[in-house]
Amino acid sequence: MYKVYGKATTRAFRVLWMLEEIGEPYDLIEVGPHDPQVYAVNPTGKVPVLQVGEDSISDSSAILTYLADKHGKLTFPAGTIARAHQDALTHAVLDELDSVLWVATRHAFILPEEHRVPAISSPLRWEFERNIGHLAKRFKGPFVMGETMTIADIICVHCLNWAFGIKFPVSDENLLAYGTAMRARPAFKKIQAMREG
Ligand SMILES: N[C@@H](CCC(=O)N[C@@H](CS)C(=O)NCC(=O)O)C(=O)O
Repeated sequence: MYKVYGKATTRAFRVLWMLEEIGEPYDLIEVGPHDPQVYAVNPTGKVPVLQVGEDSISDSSAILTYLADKHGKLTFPAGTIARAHQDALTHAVLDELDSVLWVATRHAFILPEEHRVPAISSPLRWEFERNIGHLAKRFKGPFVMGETMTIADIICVHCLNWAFGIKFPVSDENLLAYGTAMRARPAFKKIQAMREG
């Protein structure tokens, strides 16, 4: 059985949501970053980590890609043009949303106080809003790539939620409606309940 290291309050949410969507059983080792149990499977101490037998995979997007390919769910087949678009969109969301949110979050409350630069919040908000505009242009509906839900949706919706959490602006009507619909999915709700519980 898969073992997931991390908490639903972290990017482990993406992995847990994916596993629920595809109906694969897992054990959750509910530990935060830098726990000794995490270092035992990932030298950086970061979460999430997926343990598969004797092997461990780090980085949420790599884990989602592995699960999607292995189980043939939430992905277009490797080597297709649709898959290239899916990968491009996934990387764009990581570059343009995740990275901006991550820098903002680190400077708000993760870095040691002496290394935080509060003034960085304003340019990052501006950049995030611009990048949401890029995503809105690529969004097809009802899922980000059109009729098929893919792992790009999991990363995308996680980033939209993260943005609400740190009060970064998302005003595009289509993306707001999309976020609402995705949050109503039973698999999402199960992990959200875990996150809040
Ligand atoms: N690119 C990685 C980022 C992993 C990451 O930074 N995770 C955070 C929790 S969401 C963490 O472990 N932070 C501790 C640290 O940065 O040292 C992914 O998508 O999984």
